[in-house]
Amino acid sequence: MMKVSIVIPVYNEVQNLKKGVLDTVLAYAKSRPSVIEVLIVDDGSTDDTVALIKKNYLGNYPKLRLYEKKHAGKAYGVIAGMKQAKGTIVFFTDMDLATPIEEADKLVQGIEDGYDVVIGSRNSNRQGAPIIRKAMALGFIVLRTLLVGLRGIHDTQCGFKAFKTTAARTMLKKLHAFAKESAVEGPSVGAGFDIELLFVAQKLGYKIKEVPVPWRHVETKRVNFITDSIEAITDMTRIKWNDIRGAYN
Ligand SMILES: Nc1nc2c(ncn2[C@@H]2O[C@H](COP(=O)(O)OP(=O)(O)O)[C@@H](O)[C@H]2O)c(=O)[nH]1
Ligand SMILES: [Mg+2]
Repeated sequence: MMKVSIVIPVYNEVQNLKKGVLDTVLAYAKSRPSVIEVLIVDDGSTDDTVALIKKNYLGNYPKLRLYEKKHAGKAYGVIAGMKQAKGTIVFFTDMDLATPIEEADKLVQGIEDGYDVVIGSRNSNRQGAPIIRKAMALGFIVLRTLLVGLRGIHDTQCGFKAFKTTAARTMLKKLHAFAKESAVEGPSVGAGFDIELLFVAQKLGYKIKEVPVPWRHVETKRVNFITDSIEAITDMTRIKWNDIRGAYN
C-alpha cells in the first residue's frame, strides 16, 4: 500500500469551510489508511480561513497539517505542498470539492497500477456551470491545442490530480514559467501551471492517465473573463516560448 498525501491549496475559503468541506475531506482521510496526511496550504488568506482551521480542526485531526506561506497564488501553494508531502503519492484537489473527494480512490489506484501521473477529467461534463464558464473552457482548449499541444490529454485544468511523489519532484525542477515564487494580487489560480506541469511530464516520458470524474460547478466569484483570459494566454505563450528555446530539454 502506497502512502498518500492530500494537498489542498486554499485562499479565502471561509464560505466553503462553513459548508463543511474540510469535515468531508478529513472523514475521507480517516476512512483510508493509505492517506497519511491532509496538507492545507494557505498563502495569506485575508478572511478567517486560517483562524477557522486552527479553532475547529487543527489538533483534533491527527492527519491534518496546516502550512502557512506568503501569498503567491495557487500554483505555488501546490508546489509548496508537493515539496512538503511525506507520502509516496501526492494528490491535490480544490477546497470547494467540485469533484467528490472519494473519487481520489480512482486516481490513487492509477498510480498503484504504475502510472506516474493520473489526472481527473471532466470531459465536456461541467454540470451547472454558467455559459460564460463553458465558453471560457472551450476557448482555453482551443488556445492550448494551438499553442502548447499536449497529445492525448483532454482536460488539463481539472483541479484533481495525483502523482508519484518522486516524479512530481523531478517535474518541479523542470518548470520554467512557474519556477519562481512571486507575489500576486488577490486570489490567483494560475491556469497555466497545470499545463506546464503536464507538458513537462510528457517531455520526461512519464506515463499519464486521464480518469473521468464527476464534477459539479461551484461558483467562487473570483473569475474575471478579461484578466483570466489574458493570464491564460500569457502563460501558454511563455510555455511555448520556453519550449522553442529548448528550456524543457
Ligand atoms: N494557496 C492559494 N490557493 C488558492 C489561491 N487562489 C485560489 N486558491 C485555491 O485554489 C482552489 C481552486 O480555486 P477555485 O476558486 O475553486 O478555482 P476555479 O474552480 O478554478 O475557479 C481552491 O482550493 C482555492 O482556495 C491562491 O492565491 N493561493
Ligand atoms: Mg472551483
